[in-house]
Amino acid sequence: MKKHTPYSDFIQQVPHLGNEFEDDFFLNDYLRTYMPAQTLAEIKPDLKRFGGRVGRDFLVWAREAEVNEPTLTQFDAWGNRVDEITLADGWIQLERVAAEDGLVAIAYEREQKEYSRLYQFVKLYMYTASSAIYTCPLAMTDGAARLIEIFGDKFLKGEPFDGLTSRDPKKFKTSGQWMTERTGGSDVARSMTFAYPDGEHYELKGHKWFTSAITADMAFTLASTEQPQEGKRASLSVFHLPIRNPDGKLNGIVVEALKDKLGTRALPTAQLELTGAKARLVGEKGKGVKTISTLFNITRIYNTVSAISYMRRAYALPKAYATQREAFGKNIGKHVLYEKSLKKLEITYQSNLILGLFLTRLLGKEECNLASETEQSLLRLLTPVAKLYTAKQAIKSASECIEMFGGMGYLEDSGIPSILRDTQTLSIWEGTTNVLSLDMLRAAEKENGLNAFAVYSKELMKQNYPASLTDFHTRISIKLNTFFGFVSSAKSAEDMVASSRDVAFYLAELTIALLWLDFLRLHPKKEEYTQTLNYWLTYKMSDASLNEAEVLGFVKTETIKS
Ligand code: MFK
Repeated sequence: MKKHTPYSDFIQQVPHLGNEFEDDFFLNDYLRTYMPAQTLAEIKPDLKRFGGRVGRDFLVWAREAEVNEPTLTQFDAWGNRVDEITLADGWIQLERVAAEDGLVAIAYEREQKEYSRLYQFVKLYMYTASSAIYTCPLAMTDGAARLIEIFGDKFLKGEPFDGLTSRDPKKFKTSGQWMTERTGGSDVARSMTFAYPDGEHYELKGHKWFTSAITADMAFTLASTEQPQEGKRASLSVFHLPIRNPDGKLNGIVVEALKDKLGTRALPTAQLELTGAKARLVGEKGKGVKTISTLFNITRIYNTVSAISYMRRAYALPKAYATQREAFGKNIGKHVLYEKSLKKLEITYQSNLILGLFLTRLLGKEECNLASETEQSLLRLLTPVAKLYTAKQAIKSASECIEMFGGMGYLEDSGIPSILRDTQTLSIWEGTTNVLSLDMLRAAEKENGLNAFAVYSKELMKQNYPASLTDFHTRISIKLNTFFGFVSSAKSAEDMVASSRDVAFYLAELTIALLWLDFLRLHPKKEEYTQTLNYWLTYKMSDASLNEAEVLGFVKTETIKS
């Protein structure tokens, strides 16, 4: 009789990440192309060390934080209101390394000058998918530091700024950004928080429906100094408030509840009542939305880079699995369809990374006063575009990643489902896809964004390209004509609004194509990436989104009207 192999003893090897810096060949090629060799040589040991930790201790802490969700204790045994939030140790460790590794500080030390943002965001790109999204408090902290740099008074530029940008875990402070209310998520002007003068400062009364990171040290929030008037939009201002008073008690804040969310479960998102929180005005009174946009434009770049971090993870995990799992007589990575799925995930993360890192280069230049007017307008235009585009791509990649693990990917204790849950928030918080499409229009029209894109793309297309890239150059020229032809064909402001989302997707993909062309022009081993650009132009840039705009754009507006 035939002897059976004891399959019942089989245990699947767990797929492990390697060094997320060394293993990311494209990231290395990118940095060699766009960062001065001396700067790269200086930061490389740090990136290598950090990349080695991402798949080890960070991941263990993230998992621990994910399964031990924050809890809120509202009263002590004697009936005193305490509103204490208990956090997992993993979450606290992730904050500690964020401080020690300068995940915010690097941007403000500016030791790498205009490349400081690129350096910082490369670390954040490796960190996010292993951080249970501790990146959220970091994003708001960074945005707050930038807000202080631009609008802060002497007080804010002192201890608060030093705390937000410190590398010392004992001194490091985080900030929240409170905008969302019951009345307004996207439309923040419907705010019902009021600021009452109190000596030199204000007392805030109102309600905040979603406040990420109530465990922060401070927050920047919107409130109105005027009572609502029929038919008039509230004129909002930005206020800074410490979360706690010097005696450790909450500063006129009652924590009503912690939110029960689909994902980002380690993050303590709270619902608050402000019962007279002491706060100081930041920037010009009545210019609150404009002022706080400095903060949320930074968090939108964090959102972009975080989305790409998850895309990379959604590729790196099944890639590790490819050599460990066997089916139908060979490793699954040797099956052509698995290999093709991996290739698509690879192209997705690399193409999105080329867009995300471009933004960080522009931001770095802007903050060192080296960006031209065109570059500043381009940064403004591409910030909402990249945010909305990358968020959607991350969700798709996360879903594909789960499937590539089969049933294992669907098991909570594999740690894989949280990738899908967490990416789902990226297209919601910091502005939904529709709201950001409108922001793209605002930037395109009001802040010279479209013109800047025209100037920039022209400049790029004028460079010298080797014969091997001529075909790509021609195809991208045609896409540029299609794009500018489409946007100039809009007959009314309503047409622009109706097609803005489709235009935003096309613009993201067109920018990526341009950036690939630039990368190939500069990179010595072009042949390694030509297949990628070919795929991008043939498959991703099929003009489908603009066709959709033509077919559906106006029908949708009619549907709403009826
Ligand atoms: C891991 C990644 C990081 C994640 C961190 C997550 C933390 C979550 C914490 C949250 O707070 S989530 C909630 C986030 N909420 C939003 O992002 C709000 C989304 N809604 C919008 O963005 C709306 O477009 C907006 C509230 C800005 C609309 O408000 P208004 O008052 O109707 O805007 P309006 O009147 O068009 O613009 C007012 C001014 O702001 C104008 O300038 P001027 O006063 O000079 O004319 C605009 O040009 C300017 N402005 C608006 N958006 C801007 C901007 N300026 C620069 N950049 C922008 N993005």
